[in-house]
Amino acid sequence: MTKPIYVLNGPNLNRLGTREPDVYGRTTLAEVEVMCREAAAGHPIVFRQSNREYELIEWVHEAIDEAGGIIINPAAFTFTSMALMDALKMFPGPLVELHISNIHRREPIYHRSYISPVATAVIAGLGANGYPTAVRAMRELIAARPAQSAGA
Ligand code: CA2
Repeated sequence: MTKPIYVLNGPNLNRLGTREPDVYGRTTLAEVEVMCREAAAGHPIVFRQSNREYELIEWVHEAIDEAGGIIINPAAFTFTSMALMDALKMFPGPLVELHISNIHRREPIYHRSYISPVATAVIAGLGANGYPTAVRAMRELIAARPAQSAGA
C-alpha cells in the first residue's frame, strides 16, 4: 500500500494570493494543492491547512501512523512552536520544511526556525513552485528508503 504524502500548511496560508503578492505571489492555496497533485503523478496526497497549532500537531500524530512523508509550511509556528517541533521529531520518515519566501533574506525574527533541526530538507524562496518541487523531492526520498516491515 502506498502511504500518502502529507502536505500541511500553517496559519494564514488560507489567505495566500490575496495580499503581499510581492513576498508571497498571487497563487492561491487551492491552486497550490492542484500543483502538488500534478507533481505527485498519482502518489496520494493529503493536503491540509489550519490556523490552529493544536490541529497541526494532531495531523502530525496522524501522519506518524499513516504518511510516507511530510511536507510542512509551518508559517509563523516555524519561529514559535516547540510543541510542533516535538511532534515532527517523532515522525520516522522524510520531512521537508517549506517556505514560499526566502526566510533568511528577511528580518532577523524570521531566521531562527524550530523546525529546521528536525527536518530532512528545507526549501525556501522558490515561491509557490516550492510546493511541487518539494513533492518531487519527497517522492525520491520515499523511493530511496528501504521498505518498512509490517509493524515497523
Ligand atoms: O514564506 C513562507 O511560506 C512563510 O512560511 C509564510 C509565513 C511567514 O510567517 C514565514 O516567515 C514564511 C506567513 C504566511 C502569512 O500568510 C499570508 C497569507 C497570504 C498573504 C500573505 C501572507
